[in-house]
Amino acid sequence: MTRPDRSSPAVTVHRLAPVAGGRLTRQPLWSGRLAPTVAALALAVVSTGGDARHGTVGEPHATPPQAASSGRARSSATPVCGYQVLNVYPHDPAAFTQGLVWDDDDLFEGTGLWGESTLRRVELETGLVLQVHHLDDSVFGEGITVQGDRLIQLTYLSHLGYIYDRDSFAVVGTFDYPTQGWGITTEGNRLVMTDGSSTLRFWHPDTFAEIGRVAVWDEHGPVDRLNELERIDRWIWANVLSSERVARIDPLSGRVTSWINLEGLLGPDPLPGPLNGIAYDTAGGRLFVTGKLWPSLFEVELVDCHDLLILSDGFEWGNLSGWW
Ligand SMILES: [Ca+2]
Repeated sequence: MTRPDRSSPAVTVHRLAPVAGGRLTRQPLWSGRLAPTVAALALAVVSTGGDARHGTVGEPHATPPQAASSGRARSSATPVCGYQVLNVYPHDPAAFTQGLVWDDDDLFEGTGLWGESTLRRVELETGLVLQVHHLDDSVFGEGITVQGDRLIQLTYLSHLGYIYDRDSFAVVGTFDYPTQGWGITTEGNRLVMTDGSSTLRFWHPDTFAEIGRVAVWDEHGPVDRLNELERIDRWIWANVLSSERVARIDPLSGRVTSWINLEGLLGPDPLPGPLNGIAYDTAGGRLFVTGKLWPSLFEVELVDCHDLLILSDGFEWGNLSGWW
C-alpha cells in the first residue's frame, strides 16, 4: 500500500473496513453499585494532603514512602474496582494503540510499531480514521497528549518527542529526553510521563525538562511497567503493561489508591494485544479504553469503586466501602 509522502506533515483521510460487532448498548458484565460520593469524599480529604515525605514533586524517592514515614502509617489492601460496559465502538484492528486521548470533541490516537507508527484523529462512533500523520520509519510511536493547541507524542527508544499543531498535525517542534518513552498525559501545568518503570516523571509543559518524579507502589511494593496514562480528576490512571488492570494513582504519594480490574473486557484470551489506551471525556464524563490491535473501543463506567483514603501523614484508612 502506498503511503503518503512522509517528508512533510501528511494529512489524509481514509476509510476503515467495517468491524464486526458494531455498536452495542448497555452490556453489563458486572453488577454492583456506584459510589461516586465515596470517591468525591476521598478526593476532598486527600486533596488536603501533600506531605513532602511522600514524594511531592521535586523530591523523588526510590522506595515506597510508607517505609520511611511514621509508625502510624500502615499499608492497606488496595481496593479493586469492577466495570460495566456502556458502549462498544469499532476500533481499527491494525492500530497498535500506544496513546489515546479525548479533547473537546476529538478522539486522538497514537500508534506504534516500526514503519507503521501514526498519529490519528478518529471518529468514535465508526472507528474511521479522519486524519492521519505517519511518523518516520526510524521511530516507534508511543503515548500522546493534548497540551493547549498542541499534540505531543513520545517515541519508544529514540529519546525524541514530537510537537504537532492540534488541528493540522503539522510538526511544529521536537524535543528530546533521556529515558524510554511510554505514556504521557497532562495536569495542565505539568506533563506526566512513563518510561516502562514504576516511576511517574513530571515535565515542564514548555521546556520538557524534568521537574519531579514519584515512585508508584501498592502494598506489595513498586508497580512496574506503567504504560499509557490519563489524568482524571486529580488521579493519574495508568495501564500496567501485559495486565488487564489499570492503576489509579495519587500523584502526590505514588500510592495506588485503587485498581481497576478490566479482565474480560474484550473477551477471553488470547487477546490480540494487551490492554492499552485510556481516554476521558471530561465534559461528558465518558471513560474510554481499548487495546493494541483490539477491534473494539469501549466506554465503561466503574462499579464498586472505592479509593484508599490517605491522610496527609500517610495513614491509610483502607477501603471506604464500609462507610455506605
Ligand atoms: Ca491517555
